[in-house]
Amino acid sequence: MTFRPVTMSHDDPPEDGVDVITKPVVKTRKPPLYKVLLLNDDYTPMEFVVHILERFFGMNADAAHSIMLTVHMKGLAVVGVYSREIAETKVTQVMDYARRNQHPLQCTMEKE
Ligand code: TYC
Repeated sequence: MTFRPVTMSHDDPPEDGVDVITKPVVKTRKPPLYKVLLLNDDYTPMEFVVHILERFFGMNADAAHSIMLTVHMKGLAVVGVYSREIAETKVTQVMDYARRNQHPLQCTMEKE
């Protein structure tokens, strides 16, 4: 099977009997994901952190307790991975809630 141009301008080079078929290269890029991190401190009560993890990150009591202890022992932990908008919302919700309850708990996000 041969492929020939449908139209040809006078600027095109003369036909030399070689047809080149090009395939369009469509590149898509997945949007980046963001890790939401909870940071340890010396003052926020453990039960409050467990409550945060249940309320804003949908964890059951066992998972929340386990992650809270990880933060307590290691200094920080990833508590979820989300799109930028969702991660920003989680960080804002946690920071507002901690502040309203007068705890110094810190929550941040970073690109994966
Ligand atoms: N270190 C705190 C305490 O001993 C508990 C704690 C855990 C605080 C996790 C913050 O993200 C945190 N009361």
